Amino acid sequence: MNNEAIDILRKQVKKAFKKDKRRYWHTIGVANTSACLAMRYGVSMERAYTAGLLHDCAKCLTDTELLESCKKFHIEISDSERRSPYLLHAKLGGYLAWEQYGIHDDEICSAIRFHTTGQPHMTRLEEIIFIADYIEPFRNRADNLDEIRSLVFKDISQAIYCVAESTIEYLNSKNKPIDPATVRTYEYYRKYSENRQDA
Ligand code: DGI
Ligand code: FE
Ligand code: FE
Repeated sequence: MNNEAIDILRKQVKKAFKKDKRRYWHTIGVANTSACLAMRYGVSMERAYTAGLLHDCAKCLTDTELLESCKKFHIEISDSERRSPYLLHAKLGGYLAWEQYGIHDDEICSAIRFHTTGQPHMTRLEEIIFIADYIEPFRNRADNLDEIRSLVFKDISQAIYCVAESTIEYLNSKNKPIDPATVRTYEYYRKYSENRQDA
């Protein structure tokens, strides 16, 4: 890896999260976990680590700031995002990674953009960031974490199906609106996993 470039990014992210140490450690956890999964799945470690470091780079903004920034940068806001503006930290994060952090890499920025909802047929790098965000070592809320942490090293698609299913169950239990992309991710990875089991 280009350790110097990574260290510069790490320091920038640390500064952005200076008021939120936990978010910084979550970010380091996602970057490290992404690098491990990149080793397992033959993806560039440097790109995975970079995407992990920046995935929540827009997370320090409030809902109002997220909405205002998206408007300012002409980023489209869907009905679902208007109802749950925190979802925009992913979309805006992908934009800022390119524009503010100078990461001119479409796949890294797309992995950041889709890290919260996922999308059908993700690239390996996108899949890695989506799942690393859920399983990184400092995460401890979900009760199926041990199962998914082990499963992801055997079958990443199946692990994504489990995460998408748990997220939908969690959102339903809290009566929170579910973004259409989250549903599409769940449907795609469910079918993908089932089809492979039949084969
Ligand atoms: O930013 P993080 O907290 O590290 O993680 P994240 O970007 O995956 O965001 C997690 C939160 O997003 C979690 O509370 C579940 C929520 N979320 C995921 N998919 C959807 C969603 N919230 C809504 N309203 N709709 C979704 O489809
Ligand atoms: Fe996030
Ligand atoms: Fe995160």
